[in-house]
Amino acid sequence: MNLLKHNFFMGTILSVMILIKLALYYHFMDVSSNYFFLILFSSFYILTIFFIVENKKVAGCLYFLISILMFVDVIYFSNFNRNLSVNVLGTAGYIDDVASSVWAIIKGKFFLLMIDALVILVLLVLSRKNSKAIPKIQFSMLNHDRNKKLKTKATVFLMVFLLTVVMVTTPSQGDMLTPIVNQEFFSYHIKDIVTNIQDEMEYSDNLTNIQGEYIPEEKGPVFGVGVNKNLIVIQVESLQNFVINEAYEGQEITPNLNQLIQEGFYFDEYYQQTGSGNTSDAEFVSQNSLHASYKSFTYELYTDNYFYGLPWLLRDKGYKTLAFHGYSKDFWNREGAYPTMGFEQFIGGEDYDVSEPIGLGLGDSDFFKQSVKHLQNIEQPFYSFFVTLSNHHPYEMPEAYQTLKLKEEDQDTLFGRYLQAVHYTDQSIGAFIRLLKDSGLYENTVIAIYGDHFGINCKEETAYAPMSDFLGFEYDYDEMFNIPLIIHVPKMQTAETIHTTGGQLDFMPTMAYIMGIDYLDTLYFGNNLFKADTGFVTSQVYMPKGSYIKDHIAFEMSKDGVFENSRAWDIKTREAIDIKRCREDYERAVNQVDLGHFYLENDVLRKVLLENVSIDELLKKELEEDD
Ligand code: GP9
Ligand code: MN
Repeated sequence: MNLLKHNFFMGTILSVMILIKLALYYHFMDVSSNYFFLILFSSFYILTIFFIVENKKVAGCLYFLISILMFVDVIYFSNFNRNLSVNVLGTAGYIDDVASSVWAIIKGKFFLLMIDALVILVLLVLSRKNSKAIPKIQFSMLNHDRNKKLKTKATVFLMVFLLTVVMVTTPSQGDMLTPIVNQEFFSYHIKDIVTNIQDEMEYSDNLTNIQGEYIPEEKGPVFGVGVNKNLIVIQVESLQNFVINEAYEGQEITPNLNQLIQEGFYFDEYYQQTGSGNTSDAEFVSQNSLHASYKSFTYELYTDNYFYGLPWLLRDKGYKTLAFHGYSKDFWNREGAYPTMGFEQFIGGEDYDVSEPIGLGLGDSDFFKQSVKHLQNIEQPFYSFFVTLSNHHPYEMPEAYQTLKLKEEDQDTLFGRYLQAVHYTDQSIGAFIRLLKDSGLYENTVIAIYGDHFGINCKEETAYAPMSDFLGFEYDYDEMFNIPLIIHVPKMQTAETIHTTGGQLDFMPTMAYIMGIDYLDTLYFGNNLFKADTGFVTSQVYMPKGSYIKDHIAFEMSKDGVFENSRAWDIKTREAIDIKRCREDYERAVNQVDLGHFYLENDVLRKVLLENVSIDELLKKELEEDD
């Protein structure tokens, strides 16, 4: 009887701990609906494990593994604002390289998710050592009849199995059960694994073809101003727009970029459009005007596809095309992807002298200094694509390079470190421009500069307040995604700021216009921002698929997959907007991103551009297969 009481007591304590753990998990995962349902579903799954698995040590170990997955889930979510997927396992190999970034995003509170699992493990170990003193953890109901017990177990198992089948077959958008499937720990992960094994994409039902708009005008004032000139594109690591033309405590943060803006074009409502491959996606999207993959990084998944973006377009006009980056050539599989994208030569980490590393590796200043020597020896015209490195999370710079004077409260904070690092990168770009001038290249070279993606996550609690303070409004996704695009054309003193909304997808057509390409003989999604009156920027990571920024409106699709739970706001007034106004553009965004995936998955550019198959035919086939 005593033992019974003890078992009941232990069972109750552990059940409460499990409930608390689930409540914490869903709190950390920032669930937007069905909080109690989710806890209920998950506890049902967990209790089933303890009930069905005879050997309690095995059940305890399973629970421990589940807890580890929950722990990893919340870390991943806190940074990416989406659920962890087996798809991203491909990027796991890079964790070592960015270990300092990973450590910087782990919060102490996440360890709370491990407490009950540890308690259970300790109890199990103790119960093995002293089976009389510590009773077995007994979750199962008292049952003297073994057959009856087996029958009950089989019934419970069948119930859970059927429930799981229902969950796995529920679509991620537009169904009653959608919010559960998208958010409930077990349903989500099981569905994720199953769809991965089946290797199936979920496209929207009305997948329709759309193309970007390119209006080259022979007589347009900007069309072809860069014709036959060299082109240097600098993709700057983590460069956000909020530092441009701004001062911190009276100190100009990016004086060199600001100077360039004084003499060039500045797109101040330009946004990142990456997928799962961060920096590499910023490159891919910008060069090709195609969507990157949500699944994993495009450079790895689609290296064998056919692409015909900016490097190819210029190469076919007689340009020599090169890419420069001061980190290992195999990172993000650049060495595999660059030739496909049209770069003839890649000068990567192994080609530089990294005697004074900063953060991940070669400092930007050395990177540019050493690269200029290559530029001087290349036949012209050339297209040189530079990807910087130093301004990388968590922005740890050697003291000597921290030249901004920070207020005490900003010292050694993410916000303060970011300002120092971005200031250093700006100085490196300034020095690069001086070197270009000294070598005589500047006067014959168009220079375009943009940020690859955000540097400070608006979900990062420690940086949210100083960022909001600095901005004068609450730091949100629109500002986080806002990166500058600066284009400098030699001998053109324009100082023109263009406010048309645009994103990395628009880079290729916009640059093609400057470089005087009459016709874009390729498939692409972006628009020429010199000619567009209105812009449309889709998102698929951080803000989920269906989210977009259009002119002054930002729309964030709800993570649970239910349109009605979404939110929208006016970027200028910061006021909330009725989401009913956003339905049509939401559907447009879903279609566009899905179509982007369809292009990648089906190597559409090869089929259409090389094999003369029509896209409509390909889409028709896909829709028929879906039916
Ligand atoms: C590494 C660098 C960093 O080569 O481009 O990539 P990120 O971590 O920003 O995606
Ligand atoms: Mn990056």
